[in-house]
Amino acid sequence: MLLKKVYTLVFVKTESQVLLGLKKRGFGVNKWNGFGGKVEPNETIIDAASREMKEESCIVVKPCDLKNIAHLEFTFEGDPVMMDVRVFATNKFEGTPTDTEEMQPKWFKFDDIPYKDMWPDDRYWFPYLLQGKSFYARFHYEGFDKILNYKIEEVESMVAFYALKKET
Ligand code: 6OG
Repeated sequence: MLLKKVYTLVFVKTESQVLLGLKKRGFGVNKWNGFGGKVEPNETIIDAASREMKEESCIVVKPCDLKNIAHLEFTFEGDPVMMDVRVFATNKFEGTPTDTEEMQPKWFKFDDIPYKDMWPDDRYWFPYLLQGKSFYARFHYEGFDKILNYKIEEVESMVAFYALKKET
């Protein structure tokens, strides 16, 4: 039986660019990623997404402007904990991306995503994110560099995805 921990991951996008942050410490250090982290016991997932975005980049996004666009599941060989990552996107934000203790934010053009300095799974699902598609994906890792197997599929909407997930 797998234990599950819920995380958020937020991508602020314009027509042609996406804001990524270089992680300065902890899990995923030295990798570019969206902004996010663990959901605290007394907050909703979407509030956690907005909070982490502000803490890590000084960008303010209202929870109501965040669209849930993906569900990612990560497992690691020999580790009973599944990372359940809820992915959000928005083009509505306030503030200027600012360096924080956790992240160094930077805008990247859609055709200049730094895949070699990102989690290996990202190159599989970023095309969906950049095209504004909703999707589900799961990746099973050996260590932090090798993907042993994965599944990825576009879904009509996350609402439909979660409705079906409950039934099964
Ligand atoms: P903190 O430990 O900083 O939250 N995350 C991943 N993101 C990608 N793209 N690939 C992965 O492959 C990931 N595993 C975790 C979820 C960790 C943050 O990193 C994301 C969270 O936003 C394994 O609190």
